[in-house]
Amino acid sequence: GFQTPPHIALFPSAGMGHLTPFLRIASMLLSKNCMVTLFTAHPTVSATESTYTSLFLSTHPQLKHINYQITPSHHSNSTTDDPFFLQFAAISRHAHLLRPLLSSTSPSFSAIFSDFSLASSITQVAADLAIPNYMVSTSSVRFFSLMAYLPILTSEPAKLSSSSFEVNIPGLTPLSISSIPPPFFDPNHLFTEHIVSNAPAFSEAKGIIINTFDWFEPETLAAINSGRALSNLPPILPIGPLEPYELSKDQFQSLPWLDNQPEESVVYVSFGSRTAMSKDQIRELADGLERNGCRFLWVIKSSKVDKEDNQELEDLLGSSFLERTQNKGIVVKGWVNQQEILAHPATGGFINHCGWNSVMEAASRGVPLLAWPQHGDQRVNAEVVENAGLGIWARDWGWGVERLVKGEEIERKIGELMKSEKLRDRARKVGEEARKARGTDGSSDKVLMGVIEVLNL
Ligand code: BUP
Repeated sequence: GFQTPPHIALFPSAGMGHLTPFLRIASMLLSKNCMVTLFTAHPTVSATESTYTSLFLSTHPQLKHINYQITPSHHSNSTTDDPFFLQFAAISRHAHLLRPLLSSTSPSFSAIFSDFSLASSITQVAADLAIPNYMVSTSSVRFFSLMAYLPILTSEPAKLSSSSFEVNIPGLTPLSISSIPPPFFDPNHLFTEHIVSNAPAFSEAKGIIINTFDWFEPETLAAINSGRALSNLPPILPIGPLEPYELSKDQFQSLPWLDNQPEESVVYVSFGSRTAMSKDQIRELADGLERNGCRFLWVIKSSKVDKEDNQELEDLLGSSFLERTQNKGIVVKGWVNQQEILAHPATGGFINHCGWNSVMEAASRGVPLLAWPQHGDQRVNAEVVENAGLGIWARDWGWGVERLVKGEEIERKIGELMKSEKLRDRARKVGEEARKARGTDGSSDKVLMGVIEVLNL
């Protein structure tokens, strides 16, 4: 018989790493005939966030959009000046604005999908309005489990000390202490405080939607979903790799250079939307690429927030590097269409920080990774990448700022990345499994259809 489709409210948090999965989820839900309303906080931290939202709206006219105004926190907290962390807190502080917006929208909402970093504030609003709330975690299941357990770790300092060897979450394989994000050792750090205060609300959600797939993180998923680990959590719902939606070509710098390169010959180098490397490290990386002699496409960022990135390439690299390597590679500044670069037949390897969206994009395309985590969840993610066989990880390179990684070391690792047939075959296998998971009747497709079905009841 006739049914009105479910109406889902989407609440992303700050930064492209958080917005991207929500836009992809929106597109997937629309294609499965759901009604979707996207809530965005204005102003955004980066210019790219607003550009992507407008572009998405123009290509998805069925989407409803509510843009609500917030007062950003301009002043740095004593423990961090990271504008994205400050924005997480600012969005949470404005949760009271959402109640009237949610209750007055028609048709009424069947569910909320909200970013985990807004968990406690949205959970309260959702409960008051009796709307089921699903949480979306934008990282690996492995890192999600660490966040969920963080309140216990910080309340018993013996369990989380930088002098111990590993961190144990009962029922899961231990995490190496060197993978724990440094702010977690400081309970007063804004990032730590924010996660500790949101984690208790994780268990109030109807489910935790994660951009991953069964085959990629089988043990962690099975341990949590069987109740052997973190038994207070609702089901984890792996629906990834999220399907990238079509991005209009003329919005990006076009890269005809790539079209003229041999198959699987190019190393794509990018550290995501919010990692700026030091000038010294940029020079060493240039040295590593040049020594190795590989073809490369390198996207450089020299500032955390795109609006402030105005250093010239010549200043960063020296003009002679650009001249010497002009037949080998290209260096670009500004935003590129990463999903298209990873899908390009010429791309043969990816040097990346292991931001989770990038990892899932590489997995979908079967592109092997050289993991070079910089901060946050990225070392835990690198562990997952290594275990799944999607890439190699130079563990001893430390966190981004920990030490200067020399050109010779980089040269060697690029060799491992690009020359190993075994790695390439394994990455290809990951790509096949990823496509299977989200294809019709694949594990991730079934999970998403299951969620929609429940909302239809
Ligand atoms: Br940079 C860049 N083009 O030039 P991650 C990124 N992206 O399409 P992050 C581009 O942004 P967090 C560019 O494909 C991915 O979907 C990329 O998310 C896209 O890392 C997204 O990989 C970046 O998760 O976020 O930006 O560091 O710190 O939250 O993980």
